[in-house]
Amino acid sequence: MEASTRQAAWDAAGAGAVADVRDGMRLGLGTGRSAAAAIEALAARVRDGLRCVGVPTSKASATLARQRGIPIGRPGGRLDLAFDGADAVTPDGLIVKGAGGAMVRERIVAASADRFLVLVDETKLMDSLDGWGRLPIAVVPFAAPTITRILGDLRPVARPARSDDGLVLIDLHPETGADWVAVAERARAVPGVVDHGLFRASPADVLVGFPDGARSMVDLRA
Ligand code: A5P
Repeated sequence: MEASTRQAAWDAAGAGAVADVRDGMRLGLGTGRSAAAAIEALAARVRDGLRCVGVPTSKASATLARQRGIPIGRPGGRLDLAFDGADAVTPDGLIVKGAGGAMVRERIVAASADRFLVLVDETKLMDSLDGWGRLPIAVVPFAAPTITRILGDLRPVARPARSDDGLVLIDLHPETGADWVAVAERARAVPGVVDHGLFRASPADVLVGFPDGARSMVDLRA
């Protein structure tokens, strides 16, 4: 898919994500290109007079939201809605996130929200997570060498850049056909692993952007 077509798809998903936002809502602002499109769409509504507060999941999203005039709130309270991107989504709602390294904050924010919307273009829809092939984990720097040894069979590859919280980001590469839930649980059980990038969402909350608009994964199946 061409870059301009993908951007149009992200823009459509972003517009769909904020279409029902009402005055006074507290919103979780995700990280990445799809989330940035939603932040831009939200900013347009703020310019039109919408009052809301955004809780960003990364420094990058905080900077974008601030630049666009969206009031920034602190984490802690309940959120009415959170929106975020994803790297891969399967028909049963398994999701891999974290290519941008923000999955620790992303899960905290998603868990605080009454509704968590996942924004993707159709390239992210996959029959199996094998089609994506990597599961990121965020680990305490002191533990990184030990974790790399313990999870060695999952072919761990550390990224050069750390997360916004100073955590080391390591991509695991489960073998084809692996049980990704089991892999994620095993990884999280290792001391020093803060979180992984495997999430779940109801297919009704997965918003797929197309250049001509956004549809939920459920509508796509109908
Ligand atoms: C950030 O850590 C990620 O979880 C992103 O939400 C995910 O990688 C999707 O990003 P894009 O929308 O840029 O593809």
